[in-house]
Amino acid sequence: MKFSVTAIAVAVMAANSVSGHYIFQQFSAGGTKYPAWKYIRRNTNPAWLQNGPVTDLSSKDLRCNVGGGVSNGTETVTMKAGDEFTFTLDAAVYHAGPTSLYMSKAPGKVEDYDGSGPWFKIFDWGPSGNSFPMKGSYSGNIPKCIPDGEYLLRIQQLGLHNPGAPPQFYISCAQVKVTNGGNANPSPTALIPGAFKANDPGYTVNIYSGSLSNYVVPGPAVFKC
Ligand SMILES: [Cu+2]
Repeated sequence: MKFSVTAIAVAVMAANSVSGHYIFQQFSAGGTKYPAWKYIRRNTNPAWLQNGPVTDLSSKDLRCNVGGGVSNGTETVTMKAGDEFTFTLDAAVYHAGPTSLYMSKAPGKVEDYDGSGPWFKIFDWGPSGNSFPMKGSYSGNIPKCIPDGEYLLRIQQLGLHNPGAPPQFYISCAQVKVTNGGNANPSPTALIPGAFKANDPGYTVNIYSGSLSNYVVPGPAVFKC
């Protein structure tokens, strides 16, 4: 009897390691929810690691996840500046931490863009009280004033649930062509890697100790039109 209970516990742990974590895999635009990976770059991890995090602050994988420097068949969705979009996960976020939206303009076609240029942040979901919003989908709007062109649209959820261990970045990038935009020059910008520092208080924080009322989400300040 004791043996079979142990066997079940081992089986449950094995199942968890396969289905653990979460990933932003489905993009919605203009009220339409598109199939997973149609407009979002799929990482090149093996299936069992598909929804795992990136933890190396100096890695280019921080831009658009592992292997996300190339389009690899991802399509580009056309949206008007100001339109709403949604990133939906395979499973709701369950590691506490902030979520942010970033954009970076491709010099030409976004399908050819590796994300090595400047990024600006368009939204933060920080803590309210002492808890972070942990949802199954996150929605935002393309800023009305940004120039027409093709962009990587990046979502990042930072798992701060394990103080003392490296925080975990859950990242995906959509490919978006923006029309009906303006002529703003979005700032401040930052490069990735580089935007997130090992000594950033928003990165090193112990979220279980003390108040989060002064918490600042890592990365550049949010750009507003
Ligand atoms: Cu996890």
